[in-house]
Amino acid sequence: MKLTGVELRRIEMPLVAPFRTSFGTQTSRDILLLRAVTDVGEGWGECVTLSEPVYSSEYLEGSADVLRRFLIPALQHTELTGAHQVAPVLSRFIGHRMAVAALETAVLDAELRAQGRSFARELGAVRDRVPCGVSVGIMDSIPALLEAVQGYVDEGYVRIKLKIEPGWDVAPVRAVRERFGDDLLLQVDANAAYTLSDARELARLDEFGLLLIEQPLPEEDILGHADLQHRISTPICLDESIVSAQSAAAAIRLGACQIVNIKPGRVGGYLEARRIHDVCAAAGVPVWCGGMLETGIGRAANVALAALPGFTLPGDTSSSGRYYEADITEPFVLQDGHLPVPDGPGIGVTPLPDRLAEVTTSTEWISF
Ligand code: OSB
Ligand code: MG
Repeated sequence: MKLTGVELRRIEMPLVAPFRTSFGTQTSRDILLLRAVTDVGEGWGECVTLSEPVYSSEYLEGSADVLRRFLIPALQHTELTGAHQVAPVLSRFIGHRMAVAALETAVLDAELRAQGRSFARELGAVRDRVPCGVSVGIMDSIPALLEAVQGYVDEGYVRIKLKIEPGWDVAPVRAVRERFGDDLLLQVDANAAYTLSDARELARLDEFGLLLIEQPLPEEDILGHADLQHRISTPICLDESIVSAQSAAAAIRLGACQIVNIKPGRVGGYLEARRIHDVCAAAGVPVWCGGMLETGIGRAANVALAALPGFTLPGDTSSSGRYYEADITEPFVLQDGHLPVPDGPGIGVTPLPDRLAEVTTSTEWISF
């Protein structure tokens, strides 16, 4: 297969409500979509970088730049036998995994569509629907939080994740436990907002029976997480720190985590995500699929990944409506707390032309 060119398309999608984390508040999502055009057909990829480098070092304009300047041109003279060659060809470029992931996904989508094969089948899915959790942002007050959680519980979400930060941790967790009881699957995500000196404060969360605490310490602080795990009983789950199968293997060996959040964008694509799944499965470490407020394009592929056998915890694979009033594909709608795994060719969904046109802010065609 041969790549003819790639369209970089920027879209602007307002969020249904502000989403606040320890690194900032988002009210709208500026997203880069890739459409890879090949001799066998076209495919789509969603780049998950945020506008600012506040979750990881990557940011949207940086991803667009590295794609047009280096990553896309590097594929120009390569005869690809398949999308599995994309990452090896791009391996001389350091980092920029979210940009690499978007490009690999678009090429993989084109390849699989041409073969009539789904992402789910290609990746090794064993389920036709996946249980869904939801990520709940930091709120202005406990009553506002309880109202938001009530809404998600009523919608059928099977697991609630609360975003936390210093000053918004024990109180919201206690309030949610008191209102919804001990049976609610509940976890928290700190997005690296603490340091090891907060260990005593974080140990106060132990009494609430949380499934896990996600990324309490900074991305590079693997040993800090290992030390922290000796001081708290809540299982530590890493998100930001896991950037590859290699880093997952190291974190597990060092005792820095008992659970791993796999985000395909963060690790350079769905093929590396599957390798992390395999590493974790071999070590007996449960994994779940994280999210980056994806549109239907990214969400479709995430749901396929979440159907692999090692994904034994509900992921942040929420419905389209969790973030967007109107998605750019047919919306993903929760059914009894689950989302159906797309089984059509490739990612199994395609942008709705009118809807896509409505949200597009710019397009750029990069051909050779
Ligand atoms: O840490 O998991 C995270 C969103 C943006 C950046 C980082 C994170 C998140 C979420 C939302 O928690 C996950 C989702 O519902 O897509
Ligand atoms: Mg996280």
